Amino acid sequence: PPDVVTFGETMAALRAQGALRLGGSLGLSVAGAESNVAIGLARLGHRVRWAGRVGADELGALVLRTLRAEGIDTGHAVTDDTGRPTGLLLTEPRLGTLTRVSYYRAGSAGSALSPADVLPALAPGSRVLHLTGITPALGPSAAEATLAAATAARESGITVCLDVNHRSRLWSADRARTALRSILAHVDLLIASEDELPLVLERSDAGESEAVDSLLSAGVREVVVKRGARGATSFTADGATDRAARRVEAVDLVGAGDAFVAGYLSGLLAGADIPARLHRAVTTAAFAVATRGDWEGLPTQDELGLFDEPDGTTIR
Ligand code: KDG
Repeated sequence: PPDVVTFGETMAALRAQGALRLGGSLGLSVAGAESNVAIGLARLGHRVRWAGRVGADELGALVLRTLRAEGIDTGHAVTDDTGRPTGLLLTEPRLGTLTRVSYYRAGSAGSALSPADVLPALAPGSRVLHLTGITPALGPSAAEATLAAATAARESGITVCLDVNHRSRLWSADRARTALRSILAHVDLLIASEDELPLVLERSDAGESEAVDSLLSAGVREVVVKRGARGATSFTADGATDRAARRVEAVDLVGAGDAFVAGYLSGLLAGADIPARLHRAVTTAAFAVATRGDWEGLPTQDELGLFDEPDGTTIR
């Protein structure tokens, strides 16, 4: 069985070199928060299965081919046969590391994901189910799929990880709160950036420690708060563990959160303690920040140590 099962919408990604309205050339790749995590984990040597729906089109073939090339099991991915296309996103770097994203995903194959698409992908013996708050934002059947998978995984003793990943272009904070709070009852490991924590609480004005306490007493075993360049903190019933970020020259921040999750889950799967999991998470996130693309620069197992080499090293 795979160590980790994940699912969500993976789209074709067109990356501009400057402002989109000026035209020019675009680079074609793929993007999706869950598949970014899957790629990060596969590169670190873990067995990963990705499920999702793609269109019966060339971009759907690109998505599946890319994930297979990264060693991900796509055997449960579904190709939509009703004419829905693969979703698309466009990115344009506007100012330093500030990037603007445009979605062309309404009515996409990926947003039509259903419980029947994902439940068969949950294999007995898998250790982690990784979900993000993007999937329930895609539509009612995708929201049902997320809740059904979280429920089934928790019942079979699979650790359920949820990264809040709020996308305000897809839904309002109130809709997100309602959907995420119903999933939360089945979540073991919750990952959120500082500004996302209020989205999973009944009261959105709670401070961080009050927020974490209420999550831990609601049955979440661990809450990991991402603080960008200021690092991250893991909270459990035993207390808090802080970790600083690694210092890198930031080139492209998109995908850093997914890289962090891949590193964290990799540490968890390897049986590492919380400080070592956080160390791996900030290391994989630093690779994502220091390289272009959502997932292209993620490290393999033997590249993890590169950050400890002196600046300017040439490996020959
Ligand atoms: O986390 C990076 C993702 O935002 C990107 O890959 C695209 O999944 C995506 C989304 O929905 O924004």
